[in-house]
Amino acid sequence: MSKYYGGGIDYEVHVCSADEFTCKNSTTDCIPLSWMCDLNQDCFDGSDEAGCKNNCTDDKFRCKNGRCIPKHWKCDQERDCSDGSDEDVDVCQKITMII
Ligand SMILES: [Ca+2]
Ligand SMILES: [Ca+2]
Repeated sequence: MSKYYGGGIDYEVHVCSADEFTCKNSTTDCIPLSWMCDLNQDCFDGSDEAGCKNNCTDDKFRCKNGRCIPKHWKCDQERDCSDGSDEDVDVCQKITMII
């Protein structure tokens, strides 16, 4: 009966739960869905960012909720993302640091 628990190293059937994303490089690599398309590479192979439905080009900013807005809308003190992530203090601080 315990086919999958008997071997000790038999992890082939590990499945990420419904609210997790499965990284392409490894079927045992699961990250929360909210980490997808957050512009941070969480999978070793970056597949959590590569597989985004929204094709934000390099000149766009991707809101935390997935929406793409023109980059110059970021940190212009108007909330363009419905979640306000384009005006996020951390995001805007990072920008000024880079510049
Ligand atoms: Ca990510
Ligand atoms: Ca804005």
